[in-house]
Amino acid sequence: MKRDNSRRLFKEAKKYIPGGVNSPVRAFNAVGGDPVFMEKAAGAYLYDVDGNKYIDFIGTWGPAILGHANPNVIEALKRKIENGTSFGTPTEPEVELAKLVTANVPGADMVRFVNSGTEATMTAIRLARGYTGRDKIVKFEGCYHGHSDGLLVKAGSGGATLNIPTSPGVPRDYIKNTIVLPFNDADALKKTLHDEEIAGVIMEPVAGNMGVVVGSQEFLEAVRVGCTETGAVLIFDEVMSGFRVHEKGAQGLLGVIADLVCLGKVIGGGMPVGAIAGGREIMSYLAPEGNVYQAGTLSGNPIAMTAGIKTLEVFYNENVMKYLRETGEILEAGLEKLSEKYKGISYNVVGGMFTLFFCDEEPANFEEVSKCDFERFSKFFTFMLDNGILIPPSQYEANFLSFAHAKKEIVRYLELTEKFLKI
Ligand code: KE4
Repeated sequence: MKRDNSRRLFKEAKKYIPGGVNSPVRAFNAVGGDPVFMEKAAGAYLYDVDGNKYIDFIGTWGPAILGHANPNVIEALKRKIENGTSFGTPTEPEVELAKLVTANVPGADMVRFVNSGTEATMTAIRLARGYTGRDKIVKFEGCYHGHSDGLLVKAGSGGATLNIPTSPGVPRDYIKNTIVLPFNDADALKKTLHDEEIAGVIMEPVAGNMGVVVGSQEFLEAVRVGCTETGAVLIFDEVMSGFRVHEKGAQGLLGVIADLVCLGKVIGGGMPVGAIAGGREIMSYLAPEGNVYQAGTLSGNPIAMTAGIKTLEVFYNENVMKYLRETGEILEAGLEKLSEKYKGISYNVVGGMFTLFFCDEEPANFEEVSKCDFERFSKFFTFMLDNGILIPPSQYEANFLSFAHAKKEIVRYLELTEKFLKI
């Protein structure tokens, strides 16, 4: 595949933007080669600046649950943008999206919109500390909650990909209150959660930032019971799993209700939106009702809200989750056949997200994912890219299905995967 224009643009980008990208995981560092510059996206496809076409399994890292440039979303944005982009005052779309979110996130009476998943989790931690008057936070190795200082400790996603689990520039003082435990280890959790100093526990209930790894029922119950008993706030980071793995998110899928839920990605339909949702009592601690300060110039702006409203309307009206389950089943059946026929691979498919792991057994935590064959993964990535399929450029990421991925795209993915495994 010719990618001269991408190469030229990357060379230029590196003069003005650190690493040539505005988010590290896009730089292909873990897989080698230059990142591909895209020019257009439609449905399940991306089109690069050299005219190449790719079946897209990155889905802009989760938001494109309807596929790219869904006509309903685009039409609504075209109409809305003629009235201006941001007013700095309350607007009706904020109320509309708030109603849609609180109606579909179990335990959420209220929601505060922000501009990214990072802002959502950062705010949730501050709210848990303000609500309990305590300082310590528990997180789990391999879970990624964005790049706020206190959470950049043994993080997944780009933090793991670039092997900077605890980033320079974060003072020791900022992370002394962050306790990191192994994911899916109920015993380690029980030993820690008796500490009355713990303000909150934050986790991805369905983790997507160490590849797709699901919290076990035993682990989730231990977290829920432990938080209830000690008064720690249980925060589910559903920035990725919300409106993706079940009609009611991971809470609906796993049957465990958190005290706060962080959202992002899908609820912005590709525009910058994050959110914190929870019960009336704890949410009332947020300014201006309460004293836990949080703010944002563009929070809840009408354009981003409109994209979110339309996306969720289509998600529910067209029963997109049912569609994702059906396409997910086709994919899962194919991956099962491949894992029986070829050694060295395992997989996890949860609703609209999945990971093919280059290791024999399906990993249950970050340490097990770290034993995957990363060399073979990067060869797989390049093979797929050169054959017109774009997957996330890291073993520590989730792939995403969408309402626009038909059986044809799934079959093509499986065919090319088998062709690679035969090499
Ligand atoms: P943002 O600040 O990137 O909007 O959200 C941070 C975040 C928080 N919580 C979870 C569970 C997340 O997955 C994310 C962001 N996910 C990564 C992909 N693994 C975004 C891609 C990137 O960093 O470029």
